[in-house]
Amino acid sequence: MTTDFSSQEFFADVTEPIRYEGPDSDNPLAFRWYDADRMVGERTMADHLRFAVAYWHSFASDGSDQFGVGTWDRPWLSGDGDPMDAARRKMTAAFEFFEKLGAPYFCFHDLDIAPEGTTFAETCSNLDAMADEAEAHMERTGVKLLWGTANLFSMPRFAAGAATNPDPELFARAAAQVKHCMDVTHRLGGENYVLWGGREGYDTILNTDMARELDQLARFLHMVVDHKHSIGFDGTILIEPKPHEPTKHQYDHDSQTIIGFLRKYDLADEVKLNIEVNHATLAGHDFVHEIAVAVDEGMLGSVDANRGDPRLGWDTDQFPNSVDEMALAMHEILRGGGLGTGGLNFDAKLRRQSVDRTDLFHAHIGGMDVMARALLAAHAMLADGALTGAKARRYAAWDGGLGREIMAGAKSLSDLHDLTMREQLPEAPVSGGQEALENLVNRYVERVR
Ligand code: XUL
Ligand code: CO
Repeated sequence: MTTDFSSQEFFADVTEPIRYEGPDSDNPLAFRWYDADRMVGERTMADHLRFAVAYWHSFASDGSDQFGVGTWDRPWLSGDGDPMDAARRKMTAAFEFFEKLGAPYFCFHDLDIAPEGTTFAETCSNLDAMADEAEAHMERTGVKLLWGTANLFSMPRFAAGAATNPDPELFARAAAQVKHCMDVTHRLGGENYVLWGGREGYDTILNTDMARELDQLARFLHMVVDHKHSIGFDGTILIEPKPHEPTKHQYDHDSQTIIGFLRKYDLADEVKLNIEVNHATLAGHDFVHEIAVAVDEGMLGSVDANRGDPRLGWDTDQFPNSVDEMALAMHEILRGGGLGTGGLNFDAKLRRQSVDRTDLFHAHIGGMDVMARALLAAHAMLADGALTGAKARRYAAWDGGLGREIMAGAKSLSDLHDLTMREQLPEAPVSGGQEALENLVNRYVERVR
């Protein structure tokens, strides 16, 4: 017997959907910058930003960490009854939240929405049943699926990795799980499918054949791509870079590393990147660097929007809170033509002390407002060519004369040796103007309205 949870209300303190009230509003449960239908250039804000809520942090977690138990008020997680009833209750809470927040998308791992069974067959039938539930909620609310992904890192079987496991049987188990999760993602109209290499990496070279593991990872990805085509899934396959955690060395270290890997294994035309802010920081990069690398290669797929803490060296997954940082990233995203099938997924969690259910609203409202304000500043900067113009001027000499000849391959080292011997070429450096550009960016951020 199943219980009907659809009439249960979990966020009764939020009586109205969150609305846009403008920058002068003092209402903490209103948007000050995110105005879904406002046109920014050719698209609405909603179409630019494509916000998604991450099921795992916001609905499947309870605030526990490695030092202590859960702290969050999450009635949908409590109780020890039927795990499928619990999964349905959790989904009811999730969709109530998506709807009240006005989030157009969500993202999930298979195990976030459906519990593991005692056999693989039972796990699959649990997921299918929860996909039925999700389909009904999506139909009712209009909320869409940005991406699905398989959890290939929590269970003991994948302690040594999934695709990069030393045991082919576990590779097979991972492949089976991904196949099923891709099918469900496709069925729910998912716009992308994500692979974050949860434990695809190593802790010690003493027991690791790295070359072999990378070959396995590439084989796995080819199977994913083949399956995508065989089921007619026209979403984008995305890999999510992260340099370490949980393994000491993750193979998908950063954007540049993944792009090299995809090229080596002939996957570059089929796979793009899902770039996460805090993963960039862990790799020792600015987020904007990771975005710019992907944009320059035409491989930006989607974004996990969050932030780290500059004093902590781990993946704190906090909600984004810096317009300055995000404006530069949004500028690169717009320069590349936007997010395409991707979006901004809040792969972010509340602090352990933020115990109230309503804190979930404050967190997402803040994140959405920060990204909306960043979008406005970025759009104005790009429209005025504030940074692109300055860069074009800086490199202008490469567009003609000697610069063009060098890049066309028309000059050898000896030619340039002779030229330099013959003529007095200018040597005085030209100012990079960093501070003036920083001031310029600040002006765009300050003036945004
Ligand atoms: C882990 C992480 C994941 C992926 C999805 O750091 O970011 O939540 O986004 O598996
Ligand atoms: Co992520």
